[in-house]
Amino acid sequence: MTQQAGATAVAHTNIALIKYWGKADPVLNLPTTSSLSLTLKEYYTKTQVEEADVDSLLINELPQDAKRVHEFLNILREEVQDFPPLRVISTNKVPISAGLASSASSFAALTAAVAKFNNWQLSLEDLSRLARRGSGSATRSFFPDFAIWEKGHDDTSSYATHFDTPDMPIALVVCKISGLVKKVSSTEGMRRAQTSPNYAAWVEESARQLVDMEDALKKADIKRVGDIAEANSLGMHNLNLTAKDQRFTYFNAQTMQILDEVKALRQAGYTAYATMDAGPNVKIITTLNEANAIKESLAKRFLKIQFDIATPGPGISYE
Ligand code: 2P0
Repeated sequence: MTQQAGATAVAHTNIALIKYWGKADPVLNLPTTSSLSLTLKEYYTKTQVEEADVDSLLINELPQDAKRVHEFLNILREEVQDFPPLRVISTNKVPISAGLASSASSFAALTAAVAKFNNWQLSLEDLSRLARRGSGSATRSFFPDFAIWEKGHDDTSSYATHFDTPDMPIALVVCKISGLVKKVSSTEGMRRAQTSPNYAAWVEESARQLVDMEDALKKADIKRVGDIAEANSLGMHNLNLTAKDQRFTYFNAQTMQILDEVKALRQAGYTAYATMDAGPNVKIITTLNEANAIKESLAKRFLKIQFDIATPGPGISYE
């Protein structure tokens, strides 16, 4: 198959409303639960690949350690078809490693760019399955709006698909408490969380929450979507706090203050529900109509925190 001189793909990041937080198989990145996400328009990764002498990685014009990328490219070489060494040039419009899941958009964009470079004719589901080997959350970054990553039971059955819903005015207020590199990687955080005595109960609860979430989304009931997402996220963070092996938390004092504000906003009648990932940042689930008022109200109280509004985003695209 002839290769292109270079290929570029753009993937948007996603925020899980039902979280992936544990691996049934750490080598294949098979998760213990299915997860459901919202793709975001404002945060994305654009990745170009071109032939080189060795696999290398440049992010936002800075050379990076290419070990994880090189290992992932070798998986693609083995699983699909061999191809020459690549220079991977990425522009990341996601704060790296601060719980805004840059690995999701990065590995989705890389998988799509390599497929285009090699002229591989693959479905979005095939791309999703391959991207899973780079990073679990990347499975969900090929699809517009909502995606479900079915946990599956082996390498071929674990990938994401688009989840169709009526249009709804959902939005997120992203509270950027910290852009610093996180202290516990997602992979290590999951390993620890799986030592919590509450883990099996969370896996069961998560399956029930996914069914509820699908129903709430089909009805475009944003308050119920937020309520289920908040409960699911707090359940995930409870696992970190109760891990038998090296318990920890991603929360800091400001995370707790924002969580109190979210409750107060709710009591004041706003649609406002919190979801947190592998970092201290809080994402507030709300409506397009209310997002600006919530942002302004928080910006007045928290002068050092940056607030963004994020909205549903597109699936993978090529340039
Ligand atoms: C998620 N997170 O569902 C969860 C919620 C963070 C918290 O997926 O080990 O970078 O590379 O598969 O995908 C972040 O973890 O982890 C993540 P690996 P990934 O979005």
